[in-house]
Amino acid sequence: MSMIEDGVWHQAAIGLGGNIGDAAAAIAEALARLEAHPDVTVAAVSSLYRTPPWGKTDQDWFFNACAVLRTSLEPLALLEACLDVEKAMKRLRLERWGPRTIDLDVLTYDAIKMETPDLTLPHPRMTERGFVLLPLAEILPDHLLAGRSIAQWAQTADAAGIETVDGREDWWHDRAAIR
Ligand code: A4P
Ligand code: MG
Repeated sequence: MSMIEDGVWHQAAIGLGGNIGDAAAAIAEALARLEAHPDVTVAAVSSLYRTPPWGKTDQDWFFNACAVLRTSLEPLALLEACLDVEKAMKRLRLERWGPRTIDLDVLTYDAIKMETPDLTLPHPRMTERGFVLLPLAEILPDHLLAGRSIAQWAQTADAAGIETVDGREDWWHDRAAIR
């Protein structure tokens, strides 16, 4: 049985990142596309960050940001909406910027824990990643992950090299290539 009631708005956090082409504009465009979805509202957006590559380190630095959404979509439908944004942007930008301009990860959805082949919540690697925790702590500091608040996780995260490049609350409005 679904835990999610019809017509109720839920709170989800997403992480956005990119390191090909104008990744800041790509993040802004992805947010504008989500905002245009009838079942999604962008409630808060973190500052825009510049971050050293995590994991596979022989690649360009990333731009990263996080957003808090309100949505009536269930978790899998929200993931699909995010993947649709990725696909639409990869298609549009394929020739100009290459295939990986933008990645969207669903980080949290209410306090739901789930593990399916398509979707794991909370995002399994988020507590290891400064490029997720620093921006998310700005907009969702009190949310609990494994008994610690996001603010606490962010305090012990590896912040080496991570810098804020645009701290305006609405930075994404004038960086998006589409409206
Ligand atoms: N999937 C399962 N759970 C989730 C979730 N919570 N959110 C599945 C999103 N997707 C989830 O994702 C592959 C599949 O994971 C999805 O189709 C979905 O069904 P993907 O984004 O296409 O794969 P990927 O990005 O190539 O791999 P992965 O492991 O998701 O990479 P990450 O974790 O996204 O990391 N360094 C910096 N500084 N900044 C970055 O943004 N990003 C990455 C990519 C590496 N290093 C980085 C950054
Ligand atoms: Mg990903």
